[in-house]
Amino acid sequence: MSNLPHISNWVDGTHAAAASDRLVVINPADESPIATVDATPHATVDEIVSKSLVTFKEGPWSRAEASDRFAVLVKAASLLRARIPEFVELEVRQTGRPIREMRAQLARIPEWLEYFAGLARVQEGAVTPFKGPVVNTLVRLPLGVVAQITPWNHPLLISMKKIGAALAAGNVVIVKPSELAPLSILKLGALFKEAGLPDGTLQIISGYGRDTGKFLCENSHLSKIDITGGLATYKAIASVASQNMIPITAELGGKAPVCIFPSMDVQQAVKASLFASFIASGQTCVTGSRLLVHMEIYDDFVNLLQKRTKALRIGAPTDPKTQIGAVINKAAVERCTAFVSQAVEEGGKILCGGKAVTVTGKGFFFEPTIIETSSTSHLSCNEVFGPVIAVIRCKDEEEIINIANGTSFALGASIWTRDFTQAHRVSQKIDAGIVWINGHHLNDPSSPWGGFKESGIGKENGREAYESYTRVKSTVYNYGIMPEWFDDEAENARYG
Ligand code: TXE
Repeated sequence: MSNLPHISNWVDGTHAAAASDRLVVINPADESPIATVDATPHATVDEIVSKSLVTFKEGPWSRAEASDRFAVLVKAASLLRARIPEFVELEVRQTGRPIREMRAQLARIPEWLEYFAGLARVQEGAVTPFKGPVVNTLVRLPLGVVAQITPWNHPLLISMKKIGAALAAGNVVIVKPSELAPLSILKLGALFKEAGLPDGTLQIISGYGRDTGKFLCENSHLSKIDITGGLATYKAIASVASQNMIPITAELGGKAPVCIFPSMDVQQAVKASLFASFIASGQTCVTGSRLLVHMEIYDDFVNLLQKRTKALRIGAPTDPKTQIGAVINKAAVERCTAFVSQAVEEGGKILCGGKAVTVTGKGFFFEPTIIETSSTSHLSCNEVFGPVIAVIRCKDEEEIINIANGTSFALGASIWTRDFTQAHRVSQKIDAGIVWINGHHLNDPSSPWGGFKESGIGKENGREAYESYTRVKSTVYNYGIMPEWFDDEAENARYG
């Protein structure tokens, strides 16, 4: 253990002295330890928040010109673009996701910095209508010190969505990455420093959620908490944050339906489903985890789906030919196994997959699994966060819509049809934050991302995300003569 590299917190523009408590980051593909990171204790967390508060109050970032923030973020984007291979390697090792997925994902991440830099640069205030000789100018100001609690499934992508928006708006940011995959995030500090970000503006602290994350979110000096994670985590954070009047953006779980209509070519429908369901071994919030297939094409669809799913190549994530990598840890394997068992107990039929496998004799892998089941089964209604997918035979459009809307989640949904009118009609009836028509997983920095119901509150991406990192201030100017209010003869003494 002592021979492992240690990556300590990034605080005030440098890697801080290592904490005495550390945690080990494991490669899920072979269970080998990769590095240790700090398990940041309570006192250190509070100290970092206090320092960050001073940095926010004194600047320079919070007071920097928009053009300066733009320049730093665009430079950071170009530095990141030049170092993608290095970051891909880290992401693959700490998440167990296939290198082909991480190459594709990371190649786009600099766009998030460029987009939010652009928003900061073109941000304009407003002048609102007012009665009388009065002008109200609205300006957007940064919030203060914001905490970002990020997950392990897309470590860099999700962190960068949040960091980009918050920095562009002029905030001081404290990121607490997942204890399961913090390494790439801890490396970002030096990159932003090189781009010209003032010291102390981006603080990156590692540790367990139940300790470091909790300590951070309990601090009453924060101005916002932005979390991507589980519902239980959100509830734990929200109960304390509400006492401190700290707003939260939350990106939580999902049970995305993939709605397949008969006008869809079966080959295309199966291709779509494989993509929707098995990217990241099903460990994304928008995994197409319920395939709702119209009965007219159901049998053909299922036959081909079985064949193609069985042919997916599970393997070492570092092998460019690997299509399905590891799941994040042993608990994920156990959760997948439990979902399969319960689905079978409830009468579900395993069409393919269904069990844990290993590639080198070690590591956490689970076969891509398809289970034919009812729309009300445990599998159909609860998030697995793994490659265990429900397929449901549906009798008509109405039933597909009802099932699609029938869970406590409402994050993503896709509709597959060649009938344009049907696509429009169904999309209007589906209750989800993101509806894709003949697509799935499509993401862009400008496209708001976030769910309804138990899937979350607020948005990542787009103007919504940027604005959620700002507060609006009205400055009301009277350019007339103030009337005498205490004059009995005066009429309309007040015009505002
Ligand atoms: O998330 P956790 P886990 C969902 C998905 C998954 C479930 C659990 O449903 O099955 O969450 O996954 C930090 N105070 N998603 O266990 O525990 C933690 O350290 C403050 C959806 O991995 O919620 C990590 O940084 N922070 C998803 C982050 O919260 C706390 C991505 C997420 O961890 C904390 C991941 C606390 N009390 C999971 N407890 C998506 N939307 O993509 C934990 N954390």
